[in-house]
Amino acid sequence: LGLETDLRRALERGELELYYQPLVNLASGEIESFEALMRWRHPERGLVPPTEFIPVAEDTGLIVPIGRWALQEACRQISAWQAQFPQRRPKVSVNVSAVQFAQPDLAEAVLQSLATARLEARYLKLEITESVLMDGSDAVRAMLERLQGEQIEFLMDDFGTGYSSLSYLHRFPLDILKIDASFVRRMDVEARHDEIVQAIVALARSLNMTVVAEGLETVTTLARLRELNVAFGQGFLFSRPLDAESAGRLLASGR
Ligand code: G
Ligand code: G
Ligand code: MN
Ligand code: NA
Repeated sequence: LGLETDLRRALERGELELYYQPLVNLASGEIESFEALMRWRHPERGLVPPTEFIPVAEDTGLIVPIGRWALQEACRQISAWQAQFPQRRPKVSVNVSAVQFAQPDLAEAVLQSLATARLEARYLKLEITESVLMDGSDAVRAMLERLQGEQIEFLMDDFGTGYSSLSYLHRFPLDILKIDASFVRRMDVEARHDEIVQAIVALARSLNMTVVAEGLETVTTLARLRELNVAFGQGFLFSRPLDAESAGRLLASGR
């Protein structure tokens, strides 16, 4: 209960921050985009990871204003980096939960965030999980189509961990598939995991989806993913999630 009360005030008090983890083009080694990952700088608890407060935010509905802030802040930051690094033009992906998708004005909020930041829609991507598609109403479909029509790309996050993955992928054509870290992390030591990754890559290819491997931690795995023609990777091998200043330095370093 203390957490909920604190979380309610966290936004007003400016205690929420976005960290940024690069998604790297595995062929060129260049940063293609950053995933925005929320952190809560709690006055007593220190830096609280999202796994400890996002579920509470979802249960209480606080995810709606918090998620709106995240969209605005991510658009503002990426727009600032684009001005600072015009030859890099990084994109940003923002996590959007099912509760946010159930809001009829989500599309408006997304487009508003872009407009305020003067950011072109094609530089924003939204990460959703299967739970969004499981709510699979016509309203969700209409919202997806509207935003995709604006050139916003959608990523299926945590792929392989949910239910009935295949039917959702078939019914909702998303752009990018993120292979869950739990498969990628151990593919260099467990043949079974390598096989699962191969199967997901083949599936993505047949559905015309771009693949991102998350949880990329070793050079062995990097070499294997290149061999499988996986387009993008994200993980501790390249970088942990960084505060905005450090992520800016990474861009400045020319990586
Ligand atoms: O950064 P970390 O790996 O601890 O993030 C854990 C999970 O928290 C992520 O998988 C992500 O789905 C979720 N998360 C992080 N930031 C946000 C956010 O801004 N909005 C929502 N809805 N979820 C987030
Ligand atoms: O749920 P989602 O995939 O949106 O969140 C990504 C989470 O995975 C982040 O919290 C991030 O800290 C974590 N993460 C990112 N890269 C790695 C990695 O290489 N290894 C491990 N173990 N975790 C990672
Ligand atoms: Mn994500
Ligand atoms: Na994930």
